Amino acid sequence: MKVDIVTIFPDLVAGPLGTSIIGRAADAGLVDFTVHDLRDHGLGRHRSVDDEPYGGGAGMVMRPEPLFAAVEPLRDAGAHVVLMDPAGEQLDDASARELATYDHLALVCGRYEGFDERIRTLVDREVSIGDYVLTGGELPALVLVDAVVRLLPGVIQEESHRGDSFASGLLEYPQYTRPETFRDLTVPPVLLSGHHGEVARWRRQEALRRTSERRPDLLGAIALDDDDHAFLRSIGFEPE
Ligand code: JFT
Repeated sequence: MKVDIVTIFPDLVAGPLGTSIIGRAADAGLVDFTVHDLRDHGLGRHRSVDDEPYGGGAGMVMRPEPLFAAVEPLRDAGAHVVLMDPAGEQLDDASARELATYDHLALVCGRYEGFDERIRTLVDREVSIGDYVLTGGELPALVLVDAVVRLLPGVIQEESHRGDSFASGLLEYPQYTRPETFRDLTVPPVLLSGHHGEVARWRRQEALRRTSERRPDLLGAIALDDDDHAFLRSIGFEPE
């Protein structure tokens, strides 16, 4: 997958892309990032990318000319163009999986009070990462990259996807590693028992318990079998 990112803060974006699993995916040639400095298309001696809003009001707005100059060539090269915007559709497991099907993404990051409305004619979709206020689109673009690139074949062991909480529709079961006793906190004996069937049943039930406590909204969206219902009744989540 090719990923172009357009920003006035290329260093802010490039650092994290070279790190950890995403950096390793790039080193392995599974994804190819190019970070574009929007100021290369800025206007005038100050390479300006923003201006005052028509009609008045506080703050500045991203001008269209630099963004068109930066993004049109990426569009013409076949990129699926994504505008990071607080008013976009919220990124979730389904949209991350859909975005992972494109060969070429272009992520457009802005700052200030947002984009001149005409910039929206350049893009295929507008995406937000959630309902909280950030100062610009760079961190959202990095979140999107992290969520999408880990889904590309070969980036992480396909095994790991099985446990993805939003793929199963349940939150993850509790996990433990060594030591068996830490302070006076012990590991549930079933995990030390070597009974793979019992371990799988315990994990399923603990995932159901945790989901019923923390995200009961998720339980309505997945298929539950008779054992699941019996367990949920036993913990008082479902009526007798
Ligand atoms: C914030 C953003 C996302 C996403 C793009 C641009 C300017 C600052 C701002 C904040 C609130 C209202 C402008 C951006 C985001 C998110 C994305 C911009 N700002 N107006 N904030 N929070 N979840 N995606 Cl351009």
